[in-house]
Amino acid sequence: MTSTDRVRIFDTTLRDGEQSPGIALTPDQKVAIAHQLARLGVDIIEAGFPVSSPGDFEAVQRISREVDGPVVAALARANPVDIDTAWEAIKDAASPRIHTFLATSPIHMEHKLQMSEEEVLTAVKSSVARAREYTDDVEYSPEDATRSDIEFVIAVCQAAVDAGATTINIPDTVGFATPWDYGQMISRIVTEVKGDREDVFISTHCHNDLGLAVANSLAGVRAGARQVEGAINGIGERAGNASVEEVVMAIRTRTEAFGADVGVNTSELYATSQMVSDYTGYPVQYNKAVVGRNAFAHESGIHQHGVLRKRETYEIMDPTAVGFSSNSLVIGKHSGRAAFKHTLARIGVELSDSDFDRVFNRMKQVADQNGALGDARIRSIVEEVVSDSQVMQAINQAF
Ligand SMILES: [Mn+2]
Repeated sequence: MTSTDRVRIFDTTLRDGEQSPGIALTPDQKVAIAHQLARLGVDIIEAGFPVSSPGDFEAVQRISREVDGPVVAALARANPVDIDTAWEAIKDAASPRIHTFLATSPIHMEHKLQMSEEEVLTAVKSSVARAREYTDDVEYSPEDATRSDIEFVIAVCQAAVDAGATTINIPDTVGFATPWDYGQMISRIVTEVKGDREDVFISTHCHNDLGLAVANSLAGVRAGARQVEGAINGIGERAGNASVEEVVMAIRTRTEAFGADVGVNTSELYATSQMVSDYTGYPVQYNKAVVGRNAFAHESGIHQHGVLRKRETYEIMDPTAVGFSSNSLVIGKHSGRAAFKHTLARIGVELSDSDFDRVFNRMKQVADQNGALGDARIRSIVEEVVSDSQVMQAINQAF
């Protein structure tokens, strides 16, 4: 795999993710998550937005000093104070990146920024140049790019590259894009701004308002983007960001479809998801792809039977590859005899054929009322049924 076939994972759990309503991580928690992200092997950690609060500054500074491995990025608006403050926070990192942004859409320029196109161009050039005086790793994002005039986005991104930007990130800030138009936009940026410059990376940053964040990001990769921004568990503003674990496993599972791979230790995905969920208080939905507790669970008898014969009959990923234990059979009303026998053997219960039939029938009755059954409940069913049968045997023998 050459460097151009490798998609960089830029994790913004600690910046965009933390902007989710109701999440406020302490600096200690952010440092712990950053260490875990380093174990996961993401390429870039966006550690925060240092000018936004003293706590954010402290967390970014500590991550820069204490966490080895990934590039550490800090966010800055396109003004000197933000850029100087971002640099102060990340200057001790082994690989520091300043990420500056300024909106390019008419609605943001007119109503939020009150700036003309000329003023935006000038501010981007001077901000990128100022950031480049501190570090040779500078990222620029035209905020709300997907609702901007594409010709203007290309002009601003070209100005940013000419001023020294090494990554151009195209945010679908409001989650408005579809895979088709986002892929087309990335394709034009790759062709017209990056050209054949090996030192410039084009990046995706997609939001999930229409449930398309991961699909849009992957369309961007197909069109030549070689950095994807996302957050663990898909947290972030409103409906969230592209979910890192989904992007990573989509590219890893379908490498041939993308002509590219990721450099992530996927076996750390589940642990990372659990840590982020614990610290943020945001639960992971049961049926969440890759890291939800049912992502590799099988309750129906036909599926269980297939998986027991050959796992690949109903699983496209190996659960252990993302850090799940390999046992994924759920015993419930839909379960079949093969899975139930397998589960009994796993918990150390051996039964005669007639006892097995009785226990199996009782399990179905209990599961009909109670849903999925854990190991302890299964043991108690065995005890209830088998002790009955021993009483019956004793009675039969007595007569
Ligand atoms: Mn965002």
